[in-house]
Amino acid sequence: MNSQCPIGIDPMVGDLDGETARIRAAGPITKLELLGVPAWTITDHAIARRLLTDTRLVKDIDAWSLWSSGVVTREWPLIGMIDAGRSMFTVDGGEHRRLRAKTAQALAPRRLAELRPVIERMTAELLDDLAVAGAGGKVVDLKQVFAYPLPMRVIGELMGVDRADHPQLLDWYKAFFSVMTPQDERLEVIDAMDAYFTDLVRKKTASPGDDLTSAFINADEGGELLTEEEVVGNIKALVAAGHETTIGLIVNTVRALLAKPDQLANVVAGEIDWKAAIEETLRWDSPVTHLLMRFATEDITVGHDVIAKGDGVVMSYRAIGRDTAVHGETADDFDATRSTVSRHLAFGYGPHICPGAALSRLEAAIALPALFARFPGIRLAVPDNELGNLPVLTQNDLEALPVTLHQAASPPVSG
Ligand code: PLO
Repeated sequence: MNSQCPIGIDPMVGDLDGETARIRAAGPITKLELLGVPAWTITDHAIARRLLTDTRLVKDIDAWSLWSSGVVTREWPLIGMIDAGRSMFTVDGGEHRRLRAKTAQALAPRRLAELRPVIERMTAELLDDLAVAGAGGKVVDLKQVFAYPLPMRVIGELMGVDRADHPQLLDWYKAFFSVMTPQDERLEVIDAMDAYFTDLVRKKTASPGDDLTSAFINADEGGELLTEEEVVGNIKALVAAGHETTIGLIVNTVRALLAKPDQLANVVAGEIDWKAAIEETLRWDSPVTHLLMRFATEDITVGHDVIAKGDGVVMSYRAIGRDTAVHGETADDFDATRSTVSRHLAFGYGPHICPGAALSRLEAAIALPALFARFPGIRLAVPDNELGNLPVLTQNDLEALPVTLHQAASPPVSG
C-alpha cells in the first residue's frame, strides 16, 4: 500500500528520468503529491488499459471530492488542466461521443492525406528559417525556430485560426503550462484564451470557412447542434492538444536521435523506419508525462489498493512507457529496433484515446525526415545531459534544443 506517503513531483522537472524511475519503483499504482494535492497514479501498462475503459472513472471535476468539498480551488496551479470547460475532454459516455464525432471525421485518414502537402510546405518554410538562423555554423535553437511554430501552423490551418494570431496563442499556452507563472496571471491567461476562442466562434458563425471550427458550429444532416460553450471547449482542447504535444514529439525525437548517432545513421539510411523511431520516442520519452485527471464514482479495487469514491487518478504515461512487463529489462533504453515500439499508451486508450494521434504522427513523419535530409550534419551543441526540461509538470518537453546544422567549416589550408 502506498497511500501513506505520496511521492512529491518536482515542478521544475530537474531530473525527469530519476522521477520516472522513482514513481515506477513505488508500484503499479501509487500516490503522488501534485503541488500540494494528492492523487493516485498508474505506472503499469495493463492496469492503465483496464482503468481507461472502466466507466466508474469519469472526467467530470464535480466527481472529485477535494473539489466539491472546496479543498482544491482555482488557486491550485494545475486547476486549468481539469476545470477546462465542457468539451470532449471533460465529458463521458453518450455526450462524449456526440462532442467527439466531428473531430474523428475531420482527422480521418482520408482528410489527413489532403493535409500532407500543406504540412510539407510549412515544414519546408520553417527549414528555410532554420537555415538562415543557423548559417555559418552558428548555434541555433531547433525548438524555437522549427519545432515550436510548426504544430501551431498545422492545427491553426485545420481550425481556421489566423497565422497572425499564432505568436499570441503560443505565448498564452507557454504561460498556461509553466509552473513559473503566478496563478493570478495564469487565470487571466485562461480568461483571455476563452475570450479569444469565443470571438473566433462568433466570427466563424457569421462567415463560416472550410475548417473544423465551422464544422463544429454547423450541424450536418440529422446532426445535433453543439452549444457555443461546447464548440468553444472543443476548439480550446484541439488547439491546445494539437500543438503542445506535437512540439514535444518532434523535439524529443530529434534529441533522442542526436544523442544516439548509431540509430540515427540507421534511420537516415532507411534501415530503421522513421515510424519506428517516432513510436519509440512516444514510448520512451512520451510528450505527456502525467495526464490529469479522472475521478472515481465508486470505490475501485486495484491490487491491494482501493481508489475511494471521489479520489483523483492520474495516468503517468511516461512511466507507463517504461513498463518492463511489456518492454523487458531494456525498457529504459531508447531502441527503435525493439519489437514493442508500438505497444505504448502515449495517446491514451479507450473512449478518450487521442483523436489527433494520426495527425501528430503525420507531422512528425514529415518534419523529421525533412530536417535530417536538409541538414545531414546537424549535431547537438551541448551535451545531452545539459538539456533542461521545461518547468511544466504534466507535459514533457525541453526548454531549448541548441544544435549546429553543419559541421564547422574546416579552416582554410594555407600554403
Ligand atoms: C489546455 C487549456 C485549454 O483551455 C483546455 C484544455 C483542453 C484539452 C487539454 C489541454 C487543456 C491541455 C493538454 C491536454 C489537452 C488534451 C490532451 C492534452 C491535456 C487543459 C495532453 C494529453 O497533453
